[in-house]
Amino acid sequence: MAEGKLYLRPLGFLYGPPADAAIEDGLALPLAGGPIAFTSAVVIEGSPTNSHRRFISVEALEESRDADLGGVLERVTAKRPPFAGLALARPTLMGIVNVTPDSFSDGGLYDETEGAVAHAAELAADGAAIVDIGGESTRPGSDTVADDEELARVVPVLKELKGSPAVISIDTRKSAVARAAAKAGARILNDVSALTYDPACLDVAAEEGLDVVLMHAQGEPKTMQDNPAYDDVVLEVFDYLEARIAACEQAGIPRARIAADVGLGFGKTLAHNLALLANTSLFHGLGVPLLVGASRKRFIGGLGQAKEPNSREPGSHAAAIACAAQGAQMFRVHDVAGSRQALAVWRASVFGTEN
Ligand code: 9MG
Repeated sequence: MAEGKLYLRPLGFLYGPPADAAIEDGLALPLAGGPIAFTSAVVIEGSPTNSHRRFISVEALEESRDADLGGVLERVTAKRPPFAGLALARPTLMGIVNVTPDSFSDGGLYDETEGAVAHAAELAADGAAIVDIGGESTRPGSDTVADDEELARVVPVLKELKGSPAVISIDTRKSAVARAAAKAGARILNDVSALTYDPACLDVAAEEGLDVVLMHAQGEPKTMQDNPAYDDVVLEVFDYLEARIAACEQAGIPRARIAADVGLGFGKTLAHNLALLANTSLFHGLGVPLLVGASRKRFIGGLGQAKEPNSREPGSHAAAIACAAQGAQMFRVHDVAGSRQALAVWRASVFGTEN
């Protein structure tokens, strides 16, 4: 049997009144303090290169709670504080606004300030609680954009969005852009490099009081899909995100201002993406809200035989629902109206109520 670190993958989910009753009877525990309960789990012990798994009921888990397991359980079950002022009681949507000439999803339609601002307003009206403004494409194969160019793309859009009903997020890896965005009203820093590409982002986020989304990526956008490899993608991504949360806390960004994202498609094969999706619940062990970015990604195109990115919406909704069913709180999406509908119908169907 492998010895080492403990990870917990909650399973056996319940929704609505059965969840409350099972928690009351000691047969289930709340997932991330939210409205979903879990009745069993896989306990994983070891490391990405040598791990042992055992299946356990919540009843047995509670009885065998030792100090290490207790710490993981506490993080998995604790209620999350609001993120960027958002309660996250229901699936929360982050709408994507690419202010780039080569955006894969909108064909460059919204590369002008006016178009981007109109698109952001439309996404907010459709139900996006957050709009994510990005001036550098990080899709596979893309090149880095100079700071000046990125600033010129996003700052005018951010200025126009002051007073928007949606929380504004800046999608950048650069401290100069993050700083300018914060001054122009952004509240969230969404960094696909988890504040490693430009380590000064740690200080900027701390000083400007930005909430941060830490995303895992293996490699750089230009080459990340060449030959991604892991011993155990789920445990490695977990360990990485845990270390980045610790780095943020050390830099003065409190855990309450941090969300995590496994980074689907960022240095990952189809098998890696599917392992991460299936193990979404394990990432509640990070003790922070989870954001999922599956929308229109290539793996959906492959699975769903949908070559054109904008024909990947049904698959994108399915992936979001699979993660919402495991308690993920936020979803970065292109089609806000469609995602909202899909998640609302899923939620009403499993909870048995509209509210
Ligand atoms: C900017 N960006 C592109 N894909 C993303 C994803 O999956 N997650 C996050 N947080 N950002 C993304």
